Amino acid sequence: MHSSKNILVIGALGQIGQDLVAALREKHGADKIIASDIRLPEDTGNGPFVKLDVLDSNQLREAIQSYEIAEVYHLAAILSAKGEQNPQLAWDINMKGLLNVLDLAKVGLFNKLFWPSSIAVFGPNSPKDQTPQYAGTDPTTIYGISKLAGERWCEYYHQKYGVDVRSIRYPGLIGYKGMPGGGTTDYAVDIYHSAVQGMDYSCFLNEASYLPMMYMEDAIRATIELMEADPNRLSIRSSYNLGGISFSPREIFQSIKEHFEGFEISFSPDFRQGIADSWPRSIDDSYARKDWDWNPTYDLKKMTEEMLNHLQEKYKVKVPSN
Ligand code: NAD
Ligand code: AKB
Repeated sequence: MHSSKNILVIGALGQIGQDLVAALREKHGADKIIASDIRLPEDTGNGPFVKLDVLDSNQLREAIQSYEIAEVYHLAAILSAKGEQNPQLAWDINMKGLLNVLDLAKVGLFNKLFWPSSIAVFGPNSPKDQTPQYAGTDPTTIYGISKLAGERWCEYYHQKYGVDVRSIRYPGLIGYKGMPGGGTTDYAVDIYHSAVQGMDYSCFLNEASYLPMMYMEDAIRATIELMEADPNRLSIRSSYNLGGISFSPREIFQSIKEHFEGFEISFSPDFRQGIADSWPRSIDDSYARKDWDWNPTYDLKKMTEEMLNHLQEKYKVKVPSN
């Protein structure tokens, strides 16, 4: 067992990584959180950073040993839309990356692993509303296929080798710090940036596409709460369903329009529409609620207010009052 509390975040410069690193540094101290990514940060930030390719197992081992890492958050992946443009690359990064990390956990190099799955494990034949934890999974994207396979590997490593791996099937995440990296739910971040910069928005999904979503603050809290949960209470070592808010492009547009009267939207669905159509509209997260007391706190209205406030600050724009 490792007595140190150093934590490695792999894929730390991505949309979730930026928020997660900030939250973990706030909680444990900046020097305890080692951010890592395959690319270098624009801003060196306020804590340690190591350039690391998760596909390079030796590099990974060296970083874990030299920084005396006790916990790993492995976020590096190719997301749903980008994955369809290069399926082989998505499979390699999403699968080989996870297996490299699991293998180092298996030999006891660190104690605890967080790895995110996604609502993308579900497919056209999964129930659309309040999709249950154990619904059928027939993903149609290479991203969803890799997440489903990853879930099975996680449970396998837990059962066979005792690896303490914990996972959440994140819905589409919406935050103001980082831009999304090539997913189907990216529109729900892009739309706020357009509105605050005074631009109308052309949406790549149709106006009625309901998808499960979540404000980043809730997602980061869920992640840390799951990692701190009593292992004896965790009945799922594949990945927990997590529910937040469900809305359509039309509804998020309307919530923004309450603050920006002149904001307009148009709809030009592209290939991402097919992906969205294959995913659930809402998620049943009763296992997460029962096993580790999960409870989301943001609705669409509250999320929109926070997103607009933070982006107004970022772009130094005055939000008009109606
Ligand atoms: P992102 O694309 O924004 O960030 C991924 C990061 O991984 C990038 O900074 C990239 O440079 C890095 N990376 C890519 N290849 C790498 C490699 N070989 N070695 C090291 N780093 C590498 O993704 P995100 O939105 O932050 O997602 C993080 C994780 O959460 C992913 O596993 C994703 O599938 C999962 N997830 C995200 C969402 C969401 O809405 N953002 C929803 C469900 C699940
Ligand atoms: C994507 O759209 O690919 C991600 C996800 C829901 O996994 N945001």
